[in-house]
Amino acid sequence: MLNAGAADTLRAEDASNTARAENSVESSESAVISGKVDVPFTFNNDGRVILTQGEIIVKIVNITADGTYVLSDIPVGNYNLTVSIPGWTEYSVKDITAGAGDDITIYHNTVIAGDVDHSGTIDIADVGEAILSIGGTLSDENIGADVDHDKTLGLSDISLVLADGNYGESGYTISFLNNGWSQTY
Ligand SMILES: [Ca+2]
Ligand SMILES: [Ca+2]
Repeated sequence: MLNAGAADTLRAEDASNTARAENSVESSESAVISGKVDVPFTFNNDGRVILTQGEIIVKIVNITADGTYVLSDIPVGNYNLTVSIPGWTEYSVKDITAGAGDDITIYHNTVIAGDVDHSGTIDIADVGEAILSIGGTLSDENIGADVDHDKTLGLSDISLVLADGNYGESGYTISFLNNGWSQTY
């Protein structure tokens, strides 16, 4: 099963985050939002985190090789955050309130393997698209079919779409609360 949710992986690093101290003027007026996506492959510019305010995209960052992401110098305000990885369901966090100097950690980042067509659910359409992509050359159009991110399109990708815990699942959306989390389905 590749239903991945990174739990508390950055908590230990909070106290040792000294980077903002070197930039105290800006940090007093802006916020930092960070997290870690726990998946069984190494990111190589193939996953993004998108920060939006209403319909406006405020910032897009690549997920680094080990799954961490950092959005720095975020102006004070209310935001939505989306973790977007080809072939996986998106994970969204709504209503993040970023205050001056805040250092916000997104703890869960729950993404599920197999959403080949980027529809938000893993179903028969994803199986069909993965089958049609077998043996093809990887491109912007079929990147979602490389579910295991090994840069080839084959049976291993279809196996992940069909795996228990993946097939039939949908993406997660979480409402951000100051004192914890509430899941909405
Ligand atoms: Ca789908
Ligand atoms: Ca593959």
